[in-house]
Amino acid sequence: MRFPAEPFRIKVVEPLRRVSREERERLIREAGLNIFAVPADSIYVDLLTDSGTSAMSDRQWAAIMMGDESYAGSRNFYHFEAAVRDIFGYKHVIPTHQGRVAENLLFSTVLKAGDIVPNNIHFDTTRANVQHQGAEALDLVIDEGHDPTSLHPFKGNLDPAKLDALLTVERARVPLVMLTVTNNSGGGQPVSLANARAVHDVCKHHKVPLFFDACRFAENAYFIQQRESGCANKSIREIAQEMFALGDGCTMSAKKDGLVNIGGFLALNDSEWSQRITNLLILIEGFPTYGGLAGRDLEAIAQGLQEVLSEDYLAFRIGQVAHLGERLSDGGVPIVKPVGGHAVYIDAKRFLPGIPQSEFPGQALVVALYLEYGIRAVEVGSLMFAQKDEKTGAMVYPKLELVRLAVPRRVYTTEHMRYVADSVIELYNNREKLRGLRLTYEAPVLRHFTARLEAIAASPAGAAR
Ligand code: P70
Repeated sequence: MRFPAEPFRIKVVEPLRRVSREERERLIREAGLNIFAVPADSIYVDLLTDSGTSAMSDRQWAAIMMGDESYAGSRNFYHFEAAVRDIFGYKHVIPTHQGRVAENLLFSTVLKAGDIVPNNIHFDTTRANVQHQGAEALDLVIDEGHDPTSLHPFKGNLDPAKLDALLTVERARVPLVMLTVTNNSGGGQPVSLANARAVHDVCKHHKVPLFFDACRFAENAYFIQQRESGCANKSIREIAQEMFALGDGCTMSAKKDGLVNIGGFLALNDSEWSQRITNLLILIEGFPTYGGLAGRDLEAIAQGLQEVLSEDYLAFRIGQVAHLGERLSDGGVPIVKPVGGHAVYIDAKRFLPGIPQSEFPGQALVVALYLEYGIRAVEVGSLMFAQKDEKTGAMVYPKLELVRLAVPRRVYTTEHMRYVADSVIELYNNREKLRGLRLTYEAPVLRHFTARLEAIAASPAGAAR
């Protein structure tokens, strides 16, 4: 597969440390087999997340030097506000220090216990913030979105018929509908403009506001440009503007498509909601012209939002991730297809069919990738999402058991991707050596961040499990 080479050259380098297998074995044991607890400088290629891990450009670093750290009315805020309004088009722009605060401000203002929030698939922080209000986070992605082998070009689409059926019965319990672009939990899959329009129409019919979770909006727009009929001649900016015009607001983690290391925002049209949210913002985050950020951070976001719209950048970005996926697939590794925008997702159910979801096959794979190759991936499966059914007490496991190789933006070269692909393929060829895991500690919410686990001993003489 051909894809454009890096559309940048390297001006500053950050050395990577290679640690011995013995040291990695000690570190992962001390971490309770939780990759979040391994010190980052003992990792060779860190694909834990694409969030906050981007390399900033020379222009963004220059923007940092232009910080105006006035408590109120910093000029950086006005630049930031103009950049956000230009792309997203919403009236009120509220800066936050990251995406989950935007979610928390929105949900704690508009949700009450017993409400329902439909989404294509909620990501972990969104789900947790909805549930924190006593509301239900409902996933209404199209059926193909749950099938790792379906080649549907817009597997992130929300099923408008399912949404309409829900709203026909439960309108009173649904204060807003969310649409996550791209759909992270479903494999970084895009949502089409046609689908956003269909969801908008259903929302309009039932008079429910539509909010986007816009973290990876530019990657989503690039897929639309490449795949959706009638969109090939539109610019990324135009596609984004067209999509967001269908909504009433958005939450955003600028740590993704803002190309910065920290930052986020909430943008919306409703003045009454905005006023209540701003009052809460002042209580917990900061004054409305900085949120939880420094002036310089706002300037870096304003610049990042311009750079992320570049088609050269996006062709390389999406191409590099696709290239990693293609190498893995050629090596026989089962992955979610088509490859998403920010990450390649390994299908752990097919990688380790002998380990049941109750024994965390995805996490077993994550641990082995670090131990053998110094690569950090993240589990997006039963450790992250399995939950006890309140009524029956039984564990409910997610349909997808994935391991995500998230590629930071502008950070690793394609040679790093080759190393990762070769390593995962080698591990796949040795997969029968992997064992299931059990939990020894779990927190009540978002347990994957702090859980501790241990390996389940091999069954005697390889007895069938
Ligand atoms: C990720 C990170 C964050 C996120 C997101 C969507 C669709 C909101 C947020 C919250 C989280 C993560 C997961 C595993 C390891 C490290 C980090 N996603 N909506 O990597 O944004 O983090 O700024 O509060 O994907 O996918 P924020």
